Amino acid sequence: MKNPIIPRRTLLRVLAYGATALATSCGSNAILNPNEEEVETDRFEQAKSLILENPLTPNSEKINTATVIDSFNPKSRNFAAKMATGTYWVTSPNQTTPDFDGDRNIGFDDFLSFARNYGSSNSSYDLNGNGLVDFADFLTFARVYGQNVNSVPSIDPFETLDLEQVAAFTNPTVLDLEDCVSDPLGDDLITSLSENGNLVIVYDGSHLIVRPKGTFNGDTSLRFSVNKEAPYTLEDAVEENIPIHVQRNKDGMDLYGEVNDRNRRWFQPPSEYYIYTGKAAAYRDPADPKDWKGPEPTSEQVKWAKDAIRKMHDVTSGFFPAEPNIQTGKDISKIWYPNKSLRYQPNDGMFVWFWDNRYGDEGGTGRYPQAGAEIKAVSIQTRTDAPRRAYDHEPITHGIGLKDTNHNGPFRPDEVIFAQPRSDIHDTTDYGQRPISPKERFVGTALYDLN
Ligand SMILES: [Ca+2]
Ligand SMILES: [Ca+2]
Repeated sequence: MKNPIIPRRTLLRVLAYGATALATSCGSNAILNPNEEEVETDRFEQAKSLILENPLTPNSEKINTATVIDSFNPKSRNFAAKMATGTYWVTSPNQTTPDFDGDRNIGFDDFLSFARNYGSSNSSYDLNGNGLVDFADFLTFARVYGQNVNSVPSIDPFETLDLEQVAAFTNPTVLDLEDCVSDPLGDDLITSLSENGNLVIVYDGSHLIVRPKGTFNGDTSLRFSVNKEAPYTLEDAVEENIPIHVQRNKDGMDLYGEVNDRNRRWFQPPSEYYIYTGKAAAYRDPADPKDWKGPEPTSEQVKWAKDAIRKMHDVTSGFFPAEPNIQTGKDISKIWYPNKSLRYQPNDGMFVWFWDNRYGDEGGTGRYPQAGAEIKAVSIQTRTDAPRRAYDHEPITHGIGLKDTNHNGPFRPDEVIFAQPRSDIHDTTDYGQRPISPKERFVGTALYDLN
């Protein structure tokens, strides 16, 4: 015996569902807007006839079908059905949905256009894809009538993000997260990342830039979540883990251990940078700068000093300002503090520079206060005959809180800006002529990540 195309209970369930929905929705999910309720009876009756009179609608189903269609009419007693709550979930961008007009609700206008296409082979209305807009499609439509339409975005699983501990400070991995997310309906998405104390995360809403924080190495992960912008916000965001592995760099860690001077660093960058361009202190000159007799620094030397201060930004990945407000001049009061036990100790927040030819070496750094880890002021002195590398070495090594390393180990000279600037021991390169190396940035930045 041939089964009816659709069992009767299907239709009954449609009606029952509508009634239940009315009881629970409390009108909070108004589906049709008031304009839609001003239904043209003609259009409705015409659409109803198109369904009922089509031979695709089995005779045995016509009474129930008429009842169901009547429930679509906002003016009908069975208007309950239009209040059907719930969501019609779209799972694929190519899916044929019963929301034919794309207004995100399966409503009365959708019914009218469905009826007009009933019996045709219009694939936009063929919900089960059998080549015909048939009674099975009508039943599908009726079952979801009144529902809102939404979709759940999906996130591709992430492969482990491998970061080399030192290289990541200079060449961070950039992940295009938008490429990993898709949404069948193409809605606007909100993506967000969890915090992770082991990582420094820069995220602009699309691109993720990540590097290890400080000297962290090993395995960790980032929680990545996606939700939709209103009004299609999902109850639960879609989440994925981004596994991250940081490969330890032994050379970098050794260097960090050697030059990290008891975590001594600035807790806030200097608020004032001053380069004293008066006369340099000459051999046997007294302490008071007004009595100094040495040559004034050349404009080129002043420029070297400014360049070196600016490089502090690079070696700490931004802790020091990229455009420091550097003042130059001959204001003795900026470097001379006769009432302090250390006569050249600047006030808190100051970074001062002057030329002092009483030095036996090429230059020197005073960091204040000496007690505790926090540097509050720094003074740099260079000789007027010091090579350019001394200009870089003093602020970039000592000025940011690191110390010299005396190792003769595996580091190439051009990787060791922190080495003593003496050609007979280590570095013969001109710091000013090359960029900060990855290890230098790793060491300087890792120190400032401690904040
Ligand atoms: Ca619609
Ligand atoms: Ca069909």
